[in-house]
Amino acid sequence: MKDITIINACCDLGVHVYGADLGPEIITKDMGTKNIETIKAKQYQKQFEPENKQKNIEGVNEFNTRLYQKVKEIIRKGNLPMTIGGDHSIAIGSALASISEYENLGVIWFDSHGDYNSLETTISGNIHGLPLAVITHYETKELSNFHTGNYYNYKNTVIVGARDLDPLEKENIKKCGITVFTTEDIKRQGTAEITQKAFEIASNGTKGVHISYDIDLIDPEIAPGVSIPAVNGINLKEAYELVDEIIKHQDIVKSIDIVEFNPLKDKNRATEKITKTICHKLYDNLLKNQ
Ligand SMILES: [Mn+2]
Repeated sequence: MKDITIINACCDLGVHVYGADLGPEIITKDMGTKNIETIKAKQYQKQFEPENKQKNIEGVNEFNTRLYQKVKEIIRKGNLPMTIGGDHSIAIGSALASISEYENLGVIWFDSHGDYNSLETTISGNIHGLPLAVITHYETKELSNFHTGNYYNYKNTVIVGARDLDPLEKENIKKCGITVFTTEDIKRQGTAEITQKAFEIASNGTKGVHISYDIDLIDPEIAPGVSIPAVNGINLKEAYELVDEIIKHQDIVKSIDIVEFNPLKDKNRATEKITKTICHKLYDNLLKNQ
């Protein structure tokens, strides 16, 4: 029977803030399964300089090369990989591994940010602002050299929950014709309707969908433990409903990431509890009806 393998992706090299690498092991230590693999970023002199527009790119690539191989291995075994970040740069490794094995997938990117910068348009130089552009091959330079296979099609790529897009990033997204549902859209139309549309677009003509769920989607008043918070987010009820909707579409979900929990930024372990609830919900229900 198909099982879920959890991967602790302990890396914070994609952002100029410490702590996201400490998240995975806190979240998964009481998951009640032995099916957990851990990948840690190597000791690395983290780069912070504001003028550096490709911070820690060697470290991110080295980490993603190992994560990529691990996720491919898990899929080949017939299991569903659930990668717990880590900052969002780890999704380059996990999402490309999945499409490398399944050949043709769509992606739903639950995030307050677009993560659609290129090395040319990035303002911060943090690689966690680029992964969606990398996996759709809009950013084509050195961030996916380890990958052989297809990339995600623009027409099967959906961002859900966006509310903090850089102006140039917005142009990139528009140019590619990527579908964006904003936080406002979720509040107006409801989680069920938005997710339904997102799954329709992502699965249209593909063999399945990769899910990437960034905890900073949730309002930082409720979930402050993230590296780069964005105000006016979704509430807890909406955050859990989105997870329930993902579970409802489990027959087309091929791989999943939960990223950006940062324990060093958390208050009263609130974000830890929320991230754990999300991961447990997914782990306990994703394969129930398969
Ligand atoms: Mn993100």
